[in-house]
Amino acid sequence: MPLSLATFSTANAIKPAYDPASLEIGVVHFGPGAFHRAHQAAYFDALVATDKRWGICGVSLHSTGVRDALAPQDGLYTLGILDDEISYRIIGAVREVLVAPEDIEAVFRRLRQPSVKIVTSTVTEKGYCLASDFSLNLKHAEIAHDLAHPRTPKTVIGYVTEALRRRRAAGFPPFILIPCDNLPKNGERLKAAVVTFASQLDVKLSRWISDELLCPSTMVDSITPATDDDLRRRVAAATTLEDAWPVQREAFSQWVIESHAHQDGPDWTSVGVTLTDNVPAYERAKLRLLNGPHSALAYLGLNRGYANVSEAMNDAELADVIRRLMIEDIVPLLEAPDGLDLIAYSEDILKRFHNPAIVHKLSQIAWDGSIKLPIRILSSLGEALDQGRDISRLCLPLAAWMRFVRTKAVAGEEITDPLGRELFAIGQICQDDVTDVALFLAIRSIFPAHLANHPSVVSQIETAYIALEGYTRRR
Ligand code: CS2
Repeated sequence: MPLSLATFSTANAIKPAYDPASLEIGVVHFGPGAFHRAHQAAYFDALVATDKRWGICGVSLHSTGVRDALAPQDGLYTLGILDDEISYRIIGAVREVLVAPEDIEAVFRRLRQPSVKIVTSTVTEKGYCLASDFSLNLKHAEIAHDLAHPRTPKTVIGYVTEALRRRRAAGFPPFILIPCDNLPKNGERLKAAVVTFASQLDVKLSRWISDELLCPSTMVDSITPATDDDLRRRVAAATTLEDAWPVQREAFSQWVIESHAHQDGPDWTSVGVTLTDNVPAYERAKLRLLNGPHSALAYLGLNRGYANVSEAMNDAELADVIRRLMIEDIVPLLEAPDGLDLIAYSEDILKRFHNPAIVHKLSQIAWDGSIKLPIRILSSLGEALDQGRDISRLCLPLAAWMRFVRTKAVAGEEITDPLGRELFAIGQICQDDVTDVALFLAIRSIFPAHLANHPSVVSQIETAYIALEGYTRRR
C-alpha cells in the first residue's frame, strides 16, 4: 500500500504527532532534495507538533521528481535513520511542492504571503552563482538571464529578489532568509548577492533589502546519502507502506543558526537548533574537519578502488591518513567554538564516517570538486603555508582530485562539476606525468596564484600525483 494521508496511521514507523492536513505554510524552501528533507524538514516537523505555522512549501527550481513522488503521497515521506539503531519516521511537514518553471506565479504567491516568514535554501554551493571571491557572479549565464527577465527568474537569487520586491510593494516585511548549504559565511554572502542583484535593477529596493532583510549564517550537518532502490525496499519492508522517495541519514544532526532579531519566528531551540553569535567558528570547524576529509576520502578512496565511505574507512592506511590530516594538520589551524573539544569532535566525525549502516557513495561526494576544494582544503592549505606548517598531507586530496579528473576524462565519462567541460578537456590532454599538475594549477578560479605558484605546493602535489599513480598500478 502506498504512503499517504489515508494510510500513514497504519505504518510501522514513528508518525507525525499532529494532523498534517491542519498545518499552515510558513516556510518556503528552495531545493527540497534529500538533504533538506532529512535535515531542516525534520526540525520543522518537530516544531509543528506544537506550532502549526511552520508547514513547508518546497520549490524545485528545475526537476519535477520530488513533486511527482510526493504529490500522490500527500507530501508525506519516510526518513530512515540508519545508525547503531535503525528507525523510520514519517515526516508530514512538507505540505506542498511546486516546480518553479511550471508555475512561476504560484511560487511568488506563496513568497508574498505575510504568513510565510521563513525562506530556506539548499541549492548546493554552485546554486548561489558566486564568483571565486564569493561575490555574485554577474557574468553567470543564469544571473544574466534573471537580470534581463526579473519577473521570470531561474535562480534562487532572482526568485528572492523579485519576491522581496513584491512584498515591499505590498507593504509587507521581508521573510527571514536562511541558507543551508556548505558555504562559509553563507548568510552574509547570500545577502550580499541579493543586494548586488537588486542594485542592478532598482537602487531603492536594494537599499530596502540591505536595511531590512535578515539573512543569518548557518552551519548544517547530517550525513545524507542519496536515495537508492535498496532504501525504498528497506522502507517498504520495515514500515509496510511503499514510499516513492524516502530519504536516509545518520542519527547525528546539527543545525546552528546565527542569533537574529526575527520577530514571531519559531521556537528554534525547543527542537535542538543552536542559536549563537559564533557561527563562523562552528562552520569553519565543520567545513574543514568534516567536509574537507570527506572530499579527501572521496578522491583518495576512489583512487584506491573503493565505492563508499565506510568501505574506504576500513582501509587502515587510508583511515590513518584521514585521521592525521584532521588531527595533525587541520585542528591546529582552528579556533574551537564555544568550548567544543576539536579532537573529540574529530574522533566523532571519524566514527560517523565508519557508520556501516549507510552506504554513502564516494562518487556523490566527489561532485563539484572545483567549488568544494577551495572551501574545504585550500582554505587550510593557505593558512598552513602562512604558519610555516607541513603541507604534504593537505596536498594529497588535491593530487587525488587531479587523478580523478584525468581518469574520468580518459574513460570518456562526464564530470559533474560547474567546470565539468573544462576539466574534461584538461583531463584528456594529461600526459600521465608531473606536467599534468601544472595544467590543473593554472585554473585560476580554483587555485589562486599565490598557492598555484608556491614552490612547495607545486612540488608536494607533484610528489603525491606520482605516488598515487604508483598505488593504482599496484592494485
Ligand atoms: C558531503 C556533504 O557530499 C558532500 O560533499 O561532504 O554532503 C556532507 O555529507 C554533509 O555536509 C554532512 O553534513
